[in-house]
Order: sequence, then C-alpha cells, then structure tokens
Amino acid sequence: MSIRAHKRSLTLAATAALVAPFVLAAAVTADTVTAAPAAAHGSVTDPPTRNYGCLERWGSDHQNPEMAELDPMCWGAWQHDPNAMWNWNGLYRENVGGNHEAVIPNGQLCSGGRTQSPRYDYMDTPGPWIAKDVPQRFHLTLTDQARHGADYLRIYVSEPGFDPTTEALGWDDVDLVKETDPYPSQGTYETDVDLSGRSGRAVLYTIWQASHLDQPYYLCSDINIGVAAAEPGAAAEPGAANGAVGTTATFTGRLVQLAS
Ligand SMILES: [Cu+2]
Repeated sequence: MSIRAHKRSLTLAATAALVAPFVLAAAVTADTVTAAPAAAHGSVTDPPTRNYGCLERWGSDHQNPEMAELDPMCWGAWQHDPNAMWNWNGLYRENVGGNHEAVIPNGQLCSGGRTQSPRYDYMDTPGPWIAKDVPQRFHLTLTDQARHGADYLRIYVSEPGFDPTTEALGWDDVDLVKETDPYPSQGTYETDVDLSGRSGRAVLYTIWQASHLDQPYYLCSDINIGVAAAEPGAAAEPGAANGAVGTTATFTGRLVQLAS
C-alpha cells in the first residue's frame, strides 16, 4: 500500500472524525476512483476485531468519559492511539513470505507483531474486551474496501484454557480451525466457522493473506461461544455466558444507529 494512500486515509479520518465508519468508507472509495485503486484495506468486521469493535461502539462518541467504565479496553485503545480505530482496516505487515509464526512474536499476535508501532500495540493488551456472542457455528465476514482478493483466510481459535482478560495471545494459545480457498477481488469474504464442542470466552484469530501483494493482516476478534441464539437445529448453551451479555446488549442501540 502506498504512503500516499495512507496519508489520504488519515486526512479523511481527521476531517470526518465524527462520521460513522460506513460513511467514511464511502468517502474513501469515492475519493480514490480516479487515484490509487487500493487506498483502503480491510478487516474482519463480524465478529468485529478489537479495534473495529471500538470504532463501531464509540466512533461517534469517542471522548465520552463513560467509556472508561462501560468499555475499559476501548477506552484504553482510544487513549493509546485513536488512529488504531480510524485505521481499523490497516493492521497488516508486508513481505512476511507466509512465515507468520516466525515473524509475529508470541504475545503480539493481535498487533501483527506491533506493526506500525505504536499504533496498534494496545490490541495485545489483556483485559475485558467486549466479546460478541456467537453460536458454535457462525458466519465470519471480512470487509475488504480495497478489493485486494485473498489467497486464504486462516482462522484460529484460542484454546479452552486461554483467558484473554489476563493473557496476551501467543501461537501456543491458538488452534487452527480452517484455511479457506482463495477469494477473487470483491468487497467481502465470508466463511462459516465451526467451533462445535467449544463454549465461553475465546479469541478468534484470522490471518487474511491479501492477493495483490504479500500483505497479510492479523486480526483478533473477541467472542463468547454458544451464548447467542443457536442456528436452527442446534441447541444453545445458556450456561456458557460469563457476564458480558448484558454489556453487549447495552450497545445494541448504538450499533443500529451507526449502521444506518
Ligand atoms: Cu491494502
């Protein structure tokens, strides 16, 4: 990705600081039709990554002091560097050669090995990140504003004993769930994720290997497995809730507002 493209994203973010992410995305796209074809990038938007979740919940209200109590990890993230949220789609490295485990140190998986440090460093911080309730089998969506294409999405889940509220994610904390086939250039890449047998809190870790050049993205999404309404035919596990359900529900109105 070109430096110029990144500068443009930053400028837009600064001038549109109070604008919902979908509006911002539209502005970037419109601005770049006649310029660089790939001015924005992408991320897993459902279940949302740590920084995308903070943008969804607080992008239009990021100076609200109530965030410190309602959503302390997002509060910390905004204090650390607001550009981690405005550039929710830029958490990547380049020229990794597929050697993800060699390049990304343990404890730094959620920041892509502190890529563009210090912008995304806070994503590695253990703590009570708001987790999305998901059934054991759910649908993952990666939004690619740049239409880079994907060589693959490689999806891991943290092991049952891993506690993201006290530990930073390492390679020995995750199990590979699936690796997808390539996707052609398009706006979203969707795939089903099957976490049968799992319940409770976990980190979903997605590596998106973009196709336009060697540009992998490293994406942590916090989830509560088996808490949400199950898909037809599958039984929910109401006992798996760990207390985050009420907090998540608090944000429903805000999410609807941002998406409209
Ligand atoms: Cu890109």
